[in-house]
Amino acid sequence: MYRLEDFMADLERRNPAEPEFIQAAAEVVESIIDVVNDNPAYVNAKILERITEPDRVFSFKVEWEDDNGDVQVNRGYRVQFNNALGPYKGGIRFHPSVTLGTLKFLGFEQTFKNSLTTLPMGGGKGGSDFNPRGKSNNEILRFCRSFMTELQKYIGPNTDVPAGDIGVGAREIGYMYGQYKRLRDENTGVLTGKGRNWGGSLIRPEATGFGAMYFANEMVKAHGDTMEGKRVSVSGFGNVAWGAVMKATELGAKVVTISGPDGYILDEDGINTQEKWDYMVQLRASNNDVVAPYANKFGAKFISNKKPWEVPVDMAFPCAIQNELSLEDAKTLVANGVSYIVETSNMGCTADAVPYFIEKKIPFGPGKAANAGGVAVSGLEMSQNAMKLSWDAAEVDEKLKGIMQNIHAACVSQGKGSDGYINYVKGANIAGFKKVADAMLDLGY
Ligand code: 2IT
Repeated sequence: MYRLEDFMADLERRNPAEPEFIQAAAEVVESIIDVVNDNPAYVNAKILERITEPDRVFSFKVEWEDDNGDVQVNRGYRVQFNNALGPYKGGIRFHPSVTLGTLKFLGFEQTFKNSLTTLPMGGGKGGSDFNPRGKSNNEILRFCRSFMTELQKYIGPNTDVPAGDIGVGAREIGYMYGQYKRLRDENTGVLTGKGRNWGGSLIRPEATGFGAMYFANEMVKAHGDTMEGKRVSVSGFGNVAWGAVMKATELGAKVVTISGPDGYILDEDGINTQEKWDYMVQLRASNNDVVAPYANKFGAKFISNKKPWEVPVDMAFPCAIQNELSLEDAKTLVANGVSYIVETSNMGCTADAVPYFIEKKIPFGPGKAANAGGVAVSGLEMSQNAMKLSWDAAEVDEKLKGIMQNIHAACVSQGKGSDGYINYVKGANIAGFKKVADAMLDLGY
């Protein structure tokens, strides 16, 4: 029998100074501990100790030369968390906040998320504390080359398949894939999120945002509701936010905010035209990491140094980074009458914000369920690469939609309480966990 407090105290002792990893683990362990204790096979197999310990962690030095000819040093990582269900799979993040603990939290989450997709993928994550902000194209190229020179030792199409995450888009995947091919002379699906002309899947760029909206659409339907006419706030302005605002618009909702590290945009007309969506892509490509210029261009408001959660909306979609929505923000959203929260970033809400939404009976879609569309289409990219053919956009999109509907159904089946409230956190954690745990039992130790 496991006791939650004892298990978490031990996990903290063994993983000092990794608060994000402990936060992610605590949420999962709390959801699944009864399921584990009710199943002697799980307890006897020490499943909790095994599932919270990464299979392997690589840390490496990344040396590169900046445009002044000065040598720069960053740290790169790959965390291979769990491969019970398939090759390690998960993105690469370039962001100054990246530490080993960050990537352990992301690799841990990824394991359960990938399980929820029903595709054969294990969980992994990688990245670097490299900050792309203000870097030239050539600096990005030199960094990516140097990063891949080391990373290529640990990955492979049947071993570990990285993709993008914050700070890593098609350009960076291209530079890394180019270096992989230079070193290995292989045309394989070793990375996903590739460009469409060199092995990528259609819909992969849109997939995380589209998937979150398909999931949200299932959530509203489960509550006898519709996306039509909903007022929506989105944070971030990167790839995920871009896909989310486009699909939200298509589903009849009106997105009124996006945000950056500099503040947020309030666009009461709605972020609902091709020109506005294209401008988001342009802003991101500039590498300046600011959204303020959107306000001038489209006659919207810019509120500096604030988050969009103070804006009254029906649905809120954190799409930027972990812990971007605090308990205080949660209270503001609820006081302003929010009806649904769809966590689209990984662990976008703080540890105290999530139980607040649940206590208030606000339907809350956790990241590992709601944002699984990105990695799901990565899985479909792997399938297409393995078959050496490519599907058209409609086929990929249809599969993505089906996967998100199934994830929603899995959350409902494991998370619906006797009072009818769907605890999506519990549902996603139990459904994701069971598949991984059962596979681990089948595979022995
Ligand atoms: O957090 C995520 O699921 C991703 N960054 C996507 C990972 C992937 O392998 O496509």
